[in-house]
Amino acid sequence: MRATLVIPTLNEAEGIGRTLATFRAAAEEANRSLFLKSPVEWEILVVDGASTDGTAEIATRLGAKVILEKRKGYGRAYKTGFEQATGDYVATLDGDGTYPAEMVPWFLLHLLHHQKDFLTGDRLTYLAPKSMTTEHRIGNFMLNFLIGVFFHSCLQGAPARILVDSQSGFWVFRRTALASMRLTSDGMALSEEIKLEAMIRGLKFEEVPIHYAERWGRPKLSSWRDGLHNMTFLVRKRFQMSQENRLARRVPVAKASSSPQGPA
Ligand SMILES: Nc1nc2c(ncn2[C@@H]2O[C@H](COP(=O)(O)OP(=O)(O)OP(=O)(O)O)[C@@H](O)[C@H]2O)c(=O)[nH]1
Ligand SMILES: [Mg+2]
Repeated sequence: MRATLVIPTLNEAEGIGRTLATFRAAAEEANRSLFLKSPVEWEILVVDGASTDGTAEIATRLGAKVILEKRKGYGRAYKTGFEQATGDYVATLDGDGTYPAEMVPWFLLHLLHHQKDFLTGDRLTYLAPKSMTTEHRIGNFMLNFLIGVFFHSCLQGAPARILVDSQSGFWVFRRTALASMRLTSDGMALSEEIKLEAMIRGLKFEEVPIHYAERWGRPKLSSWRDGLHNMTFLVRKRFQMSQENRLARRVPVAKASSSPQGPA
């Protein structure tokens, strides 16, 4: 079995080494236990935005394939990574030591065992007080709430609060899932977009609680700027969805001919 881990990085020299080492140890251990019958061959792609602090060199030294992506943005980096991923399954996390890299193999096992298409880590259910700033928490709360309001009608049968953590960047999914998605964001909004797309396109989706640690190195996200950008993105995405639905409804569907005898 082949899988790809994609990590976007922008000046993450403090965290990338630790992240890769933790992941590698967990993947090797999982191949000796959980995946003994069919070990997972991991491809590691670090999509680097021209870091100037040696991130790419550290990642290369630790066996990752580094892809230089000079175009700005978290979403852009992921889309470039997904285009180059060759595994049947794709996993993602940040290069800053916040996400539990050791849980990636376990997430993959959960995806396979429960026949899901897309799993995302939920950081908020068991969030430790120091792991996230107050601004980030408020931003997350507002975005989750707005997604519930805007997209409730697109997701028939969904509960009022459709996502616990719309901003998590810890995902494991089947690479085939990408074929049905329309990923448009180049920025941080890709995080909510990929989850919305997974749900709207009818993929088997689940949020699974994870632990989340304080980040190593300086944040690249600005709570207010990126939060506002994410909100305007949601409005645009909702508008696009309405247009898509209108166009789909315009395709004429032939009426079934009513035959009194029924089918021959
Ligand atoms: N290639 C690339 N990577 C980026 C870019 N912006 C952010 N990243 C990386 O994407 C990941 C997520 O960015 P973070 O700054 O950690 O954002 P966040 O996780 O929402 O915020 P924190 O809670 O502060 O960690 C990190 O590994 C960043 O280094 C970019 O423009 N290009
Ligand atoms: Mg981060």
